[in-house]
Amino acid sequence: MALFKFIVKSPSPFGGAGLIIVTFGIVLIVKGLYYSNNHVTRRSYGNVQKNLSNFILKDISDDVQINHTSLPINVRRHEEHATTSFLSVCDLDFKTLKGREKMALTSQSLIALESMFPESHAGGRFQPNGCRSKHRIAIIIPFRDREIHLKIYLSNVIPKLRRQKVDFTIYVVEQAPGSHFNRGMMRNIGFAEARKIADYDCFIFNDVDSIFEDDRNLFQCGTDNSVRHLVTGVDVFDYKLKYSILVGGIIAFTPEQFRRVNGYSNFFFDWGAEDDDIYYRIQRAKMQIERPDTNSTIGFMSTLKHKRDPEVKYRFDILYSRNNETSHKDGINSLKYTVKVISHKKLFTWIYVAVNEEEVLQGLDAGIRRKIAAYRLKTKT
Ligand code: UD2
Ligand code: MN
Repeated sequence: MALFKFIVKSPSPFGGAGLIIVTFGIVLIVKGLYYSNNHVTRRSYGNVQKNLSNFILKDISDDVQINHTSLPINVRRHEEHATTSFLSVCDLDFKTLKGREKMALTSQSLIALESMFPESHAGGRFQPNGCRSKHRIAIIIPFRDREIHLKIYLSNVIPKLRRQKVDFTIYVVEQAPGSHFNRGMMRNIGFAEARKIADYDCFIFNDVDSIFEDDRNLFQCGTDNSVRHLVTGVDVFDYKLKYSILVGGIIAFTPEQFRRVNGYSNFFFDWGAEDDDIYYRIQRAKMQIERPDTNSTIGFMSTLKHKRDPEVKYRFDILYSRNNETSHKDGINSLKYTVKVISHKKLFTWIYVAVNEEEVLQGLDAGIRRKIAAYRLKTKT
């Protein structure tokens, strides 16, 4: 109001020029607001939007009915085969792929994204058109409070995977409040829950902020002894890997490989080391890491910016306290959690879970547990 009066009362001879400057200013403000709502720059968002579960429940269409979840998996596989066996196996024509693309930072509402991908089936399953994919893939995304990242992820990744003609289903595993974030547990829970829903040949763990750039980087698992890490370079590390044993971002395991390493450790609450830990698990299980060709840019990955969580205090104590080898009793075989919601949305299956941090940490060496407890008490975190 005050601004308006100023414009009206502005005395000449500066009135004309003042009006132009103010109008220009208003245009800039309006443009800025438009961009902050619709376009996201790499630096403009941090750990935004609390209560993400509310957002998922609001900004999205209702559940899609899945009518056969009570059937045992082998019966479902058989039924599935009966409905698709007349189709020939997909033959990927590399000419239809686009190669390396820049990540688009446009953030759309989930409802808008749903209408962009009408071909999705219940729970975020996508099947290739007119052919049968040899593999069925579950993509597991550990998740909490990264709403914008999820939207950017879906809009960038789905079209690339459609071009790869893979049969994939996206699982978003969200950790409910009440415990520190645990990336490893969310991935383990995604594995355990997705297996109850369908018989997948390959599990790809993909962080919500990690977007593969090149559609020639095929979403598939390695063979028997090779766990496939789909990343050879990360934008923020000058398109290199920060260190050679890095297996973060996007990694693919067959169910058998994941079982052999007993999944991720459940002990890492907050940021860091759960990925280094699984590297050592892979090594101990005498498996290798395979990656896309390091002489090309095919394995390059873009990341989204965010504030980093507090580091897991004493993570190296946990990581290196393995003289008496604990991974065989810490992982998918010791996983405890409570499912609050499983909901088959159009673009993904949403699994909302609670974990009891104190109970999980009971499995840790008593000395480290005491150190962590003292640290939490001191820092009130
Ligand atoms: C690195 C690794 C990542 C992971 C982490 C160590 C790469 C490229 N990435 O990423 O794989 O091992 O270090 O823990 O090496 N998340 C949420 N909400 C949160 C926190 C995390 O949804 O509040 C999820 C989300 O999917 C995120 C992922 O966990 O992308 C990894 O966490 P991060 O992005 O905080 O870790 P970052 O970028 O350091
Ligand atoms: Mn990240």
